[in-house]
Amino acid sequence: MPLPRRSWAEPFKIKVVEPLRLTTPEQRLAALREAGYNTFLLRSRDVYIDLLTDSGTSAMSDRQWAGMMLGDEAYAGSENFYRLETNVRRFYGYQHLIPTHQGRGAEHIISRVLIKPGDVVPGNMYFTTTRLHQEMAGARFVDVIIDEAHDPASEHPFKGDIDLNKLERVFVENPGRVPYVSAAATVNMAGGQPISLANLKAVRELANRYNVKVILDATRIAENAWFIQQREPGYEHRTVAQIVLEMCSLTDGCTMSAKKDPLANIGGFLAVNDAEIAAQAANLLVVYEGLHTYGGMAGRDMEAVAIGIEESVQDDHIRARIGQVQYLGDKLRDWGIPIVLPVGGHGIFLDARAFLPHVPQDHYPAQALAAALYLDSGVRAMERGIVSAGRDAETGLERHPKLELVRLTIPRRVYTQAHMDVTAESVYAVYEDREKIPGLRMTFEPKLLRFFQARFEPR
Ligand code: PM9
Repeated sequence: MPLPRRSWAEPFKIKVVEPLRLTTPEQRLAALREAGYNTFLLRSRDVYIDLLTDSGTSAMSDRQWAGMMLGDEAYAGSENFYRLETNVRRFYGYQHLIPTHQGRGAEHIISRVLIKPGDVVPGNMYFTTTRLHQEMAGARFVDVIIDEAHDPASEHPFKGDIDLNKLERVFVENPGRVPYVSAAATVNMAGGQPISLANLKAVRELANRYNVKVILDATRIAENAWFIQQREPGYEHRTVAQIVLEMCSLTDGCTMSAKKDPLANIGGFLAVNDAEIAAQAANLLVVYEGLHTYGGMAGRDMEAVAIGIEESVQDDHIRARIGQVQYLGDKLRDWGIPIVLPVGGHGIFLDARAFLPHVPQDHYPAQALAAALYLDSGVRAMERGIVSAGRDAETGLERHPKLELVRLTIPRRVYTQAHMDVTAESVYAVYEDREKIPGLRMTFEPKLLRFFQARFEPR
């Protein structure tokens, strides 16, 4: 009898292990109270399976660790900067590299260089730090993603696509006030959803007509490229590396958090083609980040990023990385748990509205669900709903996003299939008991990026 399936497996084996600590329900309740029901405020020693984020949590390869020993910690002109510059040119195609300590450093610099007060920046859904830096530079962000992105149940294959009509309206209504389109690959807050190459090409053409730049958030571009290879007609025989290059070629520059796709624990960069923009950015860099040949990274970190970039665009790597996310998503979907569909690149997003219909959005259902999951098993997830959306910069009122989600984010090359099983079973147990989960009251609200440090108590 033929086997019903042939399984894939990770294209690596494990050389070093890090023990995990199991806790009791009583210990978890005490830790959660201490953390003000905010999973960002838990100590990592109290967490069993840490799905808070895929940012900086990757397992580096033996080549990356070996590369760390090649760190050239010269203040100026480090050899590792030139290695990184070579790989940014080779794998993304941009001419000028401006290294930063992490992604938001790059967002800060590009926002300061390109935005004037009163400008408008359209983009395919907001990201917390990206939008904040745009706003702090004086711009207003306008969401121009397709409507399907706001619907957790829509199975559109490219929910990261930009609605060209919405985009053109922004151009027409704000002549001369749109410095660039902020295009993300993949779209984090929509559930790790990809943008298609056809759409990116159309955005480029439209932006050209209105003389507007396109700046890519390339943080998870290899994952986006994988979805293009799998779903977009004409790209099935192209490698992830080729697709990544083509995507970048349609844009004027990118910001990158090297803590995600590039498999590093810290780092980031801005990369652009225009020499004048690069010079302005490099000048601001020395004020806010560090000299233009390190920008906030140690030499060894730049080496790890340079090697990680090369590893990140290998088809075998991405197949296993997204395959693991898909494995968890398929389980939850088969069990009838409401999740964002299709399953995205870096995690599973629980639909907290459908999960906890008895908790109104003003009682922070996604925050409450993340807390309940931690209490059940020690699995740490992240709220991506009303708390993350924060307050409107002009009115000061709470934003009410359509998506009220809990993200189970899968670190790269870190956990096994058994960890995915334990996670799925914990989500199932919480779902069975969902009616007992109360909403929350916010007891402390920081002014900026409140989700990181806000505190709550059960209602
Ligand atoms: N993303 C994440 O967990 C880190 C903390 S949450 C703010 O998803 C995109 C698409 C990101 C991102 C960080 C950044 C900022 C930019 N764009 O964290 O500053 O997902 O390196 O990157 C987080 P840095």
